[in-house]
Amino acid sequence: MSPHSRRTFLKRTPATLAAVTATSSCQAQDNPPATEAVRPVVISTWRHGLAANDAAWKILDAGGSALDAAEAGVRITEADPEVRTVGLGGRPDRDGIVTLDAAIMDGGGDCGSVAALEDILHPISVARRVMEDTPHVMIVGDGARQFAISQGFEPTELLIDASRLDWEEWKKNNPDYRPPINVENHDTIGLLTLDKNGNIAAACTTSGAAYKYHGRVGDSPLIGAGLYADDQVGAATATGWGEAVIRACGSFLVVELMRQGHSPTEACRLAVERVIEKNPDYREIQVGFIALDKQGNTGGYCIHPDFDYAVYTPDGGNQLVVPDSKL
Ligand code: SD4
Repeated sequence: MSPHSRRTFLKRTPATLAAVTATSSCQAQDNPPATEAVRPVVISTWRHGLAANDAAWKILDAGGSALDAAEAGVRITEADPEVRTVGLGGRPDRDGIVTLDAAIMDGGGDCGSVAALEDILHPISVARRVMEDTPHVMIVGDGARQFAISQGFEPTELLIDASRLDWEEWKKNNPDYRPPINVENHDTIGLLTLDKNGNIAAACTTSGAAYKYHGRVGDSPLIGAGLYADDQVGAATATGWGEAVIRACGSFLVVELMRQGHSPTEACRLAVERVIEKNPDYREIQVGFIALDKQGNTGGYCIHPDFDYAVYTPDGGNQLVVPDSKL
């Protein structure tokens, strides 16, 4: 198969969006749709989403694609050593090794992902290469590393001193060597974009749960769990305890709930209820979803109240939103 034949095959007919957009609201409510041409929107998880949104917005504002914007946005977080849950500076697994999960998807259905990838600064870009330059959707572990290097990505040391010291401390205090389940140690970036042509994309990248078993893969690189995008409906992405998100097929569920007519916020709320049904330990874990529909409405919902997300709209600029939570 030629590198691009699968992609060509999957290419959608151009979306015929009439309407759009979001307002400047910084409340956790859906924005009323406007009536003119499509106006771009970016939404991403957590406070670190603000910087990612800025990078994505520049591309969308200049008329670039949702996919390019989604990739460029999360690359900012991947390269920021201050963010200890994504890319460079991410906390290691229980063996002291940083392993990264990432996925990217466009609203036409094409997607790529990598999991348990070591030594590569921008797993999201490797995921995009999987999508565009291979016949596959997902490559993992050493195979993903070899693929990345064959594509020209340079091996990079991702474990910074601060994360190594934290890990050494964790080992001392956790002689049973079990990964913690709590709400503090996992802040993936998931980012959703709507471009001026009405196309949607999603990207998600993480170092995963801190001190996880070596080789553990979370929800973030799993299409349908950590992210999902469909130009006909919208997109969603998840953050939090990945095992709980996987059990509910969370992001796909959010998109399907929007397809049934629910607003982004309501779809996220119903998906959190499903996560709760499937995870009796839900009080001990955080899960949050954010969503974007094809009209540019945004929303989010979570289990615990410590979650926030960033929304960039033409009218409102880049704003932090605190969504409602179950608890
Ligand atoms: C995981 N969901 O690996 C990821 C971690 C995370 O917000 O979201 N963090 O389980």
